[in-house]
Amino acid sequence: MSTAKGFASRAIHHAYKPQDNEGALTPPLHLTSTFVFETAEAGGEMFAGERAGHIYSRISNPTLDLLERRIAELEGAEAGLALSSGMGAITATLWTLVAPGDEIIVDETLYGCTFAFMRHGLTKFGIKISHVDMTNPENLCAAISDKTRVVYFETPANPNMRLVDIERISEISHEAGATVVVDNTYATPYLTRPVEMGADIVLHSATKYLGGHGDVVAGLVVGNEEQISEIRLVGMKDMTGAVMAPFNALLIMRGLKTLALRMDRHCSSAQKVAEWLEDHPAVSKVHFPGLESFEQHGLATRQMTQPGGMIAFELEGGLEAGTGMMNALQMIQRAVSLGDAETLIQHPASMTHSTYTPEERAAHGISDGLVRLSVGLEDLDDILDDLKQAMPDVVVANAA
Ligand code: 7XF
Repeated sequence: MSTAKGFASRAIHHAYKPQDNEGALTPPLHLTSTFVFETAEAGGEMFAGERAGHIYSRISNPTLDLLERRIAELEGAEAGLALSSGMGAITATLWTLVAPGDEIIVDETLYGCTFAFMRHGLTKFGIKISHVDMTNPENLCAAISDKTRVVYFETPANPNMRLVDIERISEISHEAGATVVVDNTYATPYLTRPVEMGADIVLHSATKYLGGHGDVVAGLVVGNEEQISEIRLVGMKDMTGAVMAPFNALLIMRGLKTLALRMDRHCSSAQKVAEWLEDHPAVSKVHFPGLESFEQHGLATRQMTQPGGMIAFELEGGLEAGTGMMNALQMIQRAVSLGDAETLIQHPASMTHSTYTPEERAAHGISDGLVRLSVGLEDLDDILDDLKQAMPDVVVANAA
């Protein structure tokens, strides 16, 4: 085992020894669907859970196994599980945890497909979904009951950057016997480690910062050994089949090697972009945890080591001004997803959160004028210059 202890060193070395793998610096790709049993009896014992080993790649695979160990290590959890997408991670986890008659309490704001899965998917199977404004943990105290099986939230939340106090929400949830599930996609374990703050299960769209290069769709879950084994054997193996392809595991491990470096740059550039936006006359509101004007700046400072690379903002001219600005951009790309090297911009109401009805968006704090920016790794001046030339008043000045 490597003696390296820091986050970046563990992201690069954890659980892999080249000398056990022909000296290969990069872990091997186990491109196999199935595994050979030494004897018929050995196969039967593996199926019975009496003998360790790989059986079939919808259950486990050595390449995925390494990624699972690494993400568990970085999140400070006992075990990890790799799945085909963030939605695969979310659905496999919740199908495992809940049964008809149970309740899931969720924060007001969730990523669009997570919201759709809960509100329009799980409710069809007799599971109750209750929304609570978790920015004030006391609201959870009032709502939680012995029917509450899971308490679920994102922090920061997609797309409006609400933060949830992981430690306090975990205390309240555990007193009521509920399992706390946190979507840590926006923060990554480099900025926030929810398990260390009391959360039970942490999941990711690894498509985003963990992969980091916009070339793979993937999901990860971490928790204790027992929970992860159950999600593997029930939610992943039997209920969704949402297993990660081995090649994708290599891409995520490649991304993890530079996660610390990339996050430092995403965060420092986003801080400067957010400050610039806040001072711009065409901008009416900026939601960014690193701004002193951010309502939950204190919680951000306590819970996150840095403010992240995501910004949400609104223009004085609302949706029309936002669309015009997006169309005027030249280097910044109009695309959903986030956490890539490229700076990406999108409009939640018509894109990532179009799974909400207009009434639901209004009730859940997603305004029609909100624009979401994922600050990338380009030179900061180029990001600022592109935004500057695209802002409404600047476009008018240029045209004159
Ligand atoms: O299944 P995916 O890997 O796309 O992950 C789903 C997912 C889960 N949690 C959060 C906080 C997410 O942001 C996502 C995916 N969000 C993308 C976005 O907001 O741009 C999806 C593009 S529609």
